[in-house]
Amino acid sequence: MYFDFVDKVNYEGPKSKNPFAFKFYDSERIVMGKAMKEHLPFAMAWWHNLGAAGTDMFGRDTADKSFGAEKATMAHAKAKVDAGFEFMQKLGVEYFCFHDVDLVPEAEDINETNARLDKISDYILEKMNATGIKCLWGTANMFSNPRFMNGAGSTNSADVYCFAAAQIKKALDITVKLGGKGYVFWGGREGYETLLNTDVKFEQENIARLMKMAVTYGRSIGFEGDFYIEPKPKEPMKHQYDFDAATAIGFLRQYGLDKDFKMNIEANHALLAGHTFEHELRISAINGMLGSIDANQGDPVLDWDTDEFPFDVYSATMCMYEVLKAGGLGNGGLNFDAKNRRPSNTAEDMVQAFILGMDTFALGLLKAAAIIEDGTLDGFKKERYSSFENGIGKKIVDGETSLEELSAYACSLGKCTDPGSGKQEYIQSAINGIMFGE
Ligand code: XUL
Ligand code: CO
Repeated sequence: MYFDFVDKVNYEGPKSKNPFAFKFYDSERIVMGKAMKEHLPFAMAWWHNLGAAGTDMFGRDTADKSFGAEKATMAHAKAKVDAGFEFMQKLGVEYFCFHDVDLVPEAEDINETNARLDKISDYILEKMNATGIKCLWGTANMFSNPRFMNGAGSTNSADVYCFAAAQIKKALDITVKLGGKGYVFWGGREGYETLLNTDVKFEQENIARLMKMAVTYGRSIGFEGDFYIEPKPKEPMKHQYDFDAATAIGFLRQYGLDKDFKMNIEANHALLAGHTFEHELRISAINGMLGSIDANQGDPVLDWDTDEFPFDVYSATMCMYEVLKAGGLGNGGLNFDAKNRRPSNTAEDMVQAFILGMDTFALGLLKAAAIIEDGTLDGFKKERYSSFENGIGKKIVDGETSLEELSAYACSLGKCTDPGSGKQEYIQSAINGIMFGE
């Protein structure tokens, strides 16, 4: 027992002062016909929660994540499983996400790493069967090992490319073994530092070839879930190919991967791309590619990938509005790709970070549902485009007109009418009423 200071984190309501209780996340509460926990399939990120201990560019670990075992051993890998499952059970988190090397220490020889993965995944499977906790998605870490310094799918070296393929194959094996519903490609090193030494076209084609082989292999071993690209514009590379959702969707279409792939949208990555979180979600959704979500928060003051636990209820509301409008997340979930701040270095802080994140998204869900039920926003949007519902507007939408006809129409009017106010402040004020009114 690593978290013996808390038994089960329960819902106690907004007035509760219990630091180990939910104030808003009430898992069985029905919202728009579905239980909260169905709307919000929360997942624990193995790497942050069980791995990140506070090391940054300027200082060492501040938190103890040894879980009573010597680090970089299989005993430690097992202790992480024990701690992780205890943590998820106590919080009622039903899913986890992992990279291959989050589960076991990477060996010099890939054959040994694979043997370790076989062993730990047996143990994880036992725990899953005992608790009902499930795997949301798996992935291969193709950015930490120095061999990937020039990229994985985008590397200049055919040998390195094969090592990337080997890691993907094994990560897919483990994902399927654990019943994972998704498989993520985050291209941390898939990009470039300078165009002066880079064949962009060749690198992108090679990434697509690797993804195609992953789809073929995954389907051949019974993977029925979704493949995801997780867009991010930069960091660690100066320019990453999967810059944002629109770029990644274009790439997938260009290489015929769009039937098997969707987006895994991370809030902090959206910010780095100069977008809002909801922009990235909307672009994915309208292209039928809203897959899963890395539910964290960035910091516009720092402009790094700070991976904070979500606290911004407005942002969570706009996120859940997009999710509800899209009809839910399908195979996806809300993965807390987030870590405690470096000075929040206790086991208590770990639990409270998840309480914060889960409560923030519960509030986001409740407020998004209220915005939809209120109807002001959707009603105004419909009204705003109503000139396309009949007359010349309808002809445009139905594709039954021509540039000549439209020109003749405009000339017959002579002067254009006012297109109407966008009413932004009115809508924002209405949303404030929903956020804070009773
Ligand atoms: C990095 C990041 C990754 C992906 C999975 O910024 O978000 O942890 O989520 O590789
Ligand atoms: Co992420």
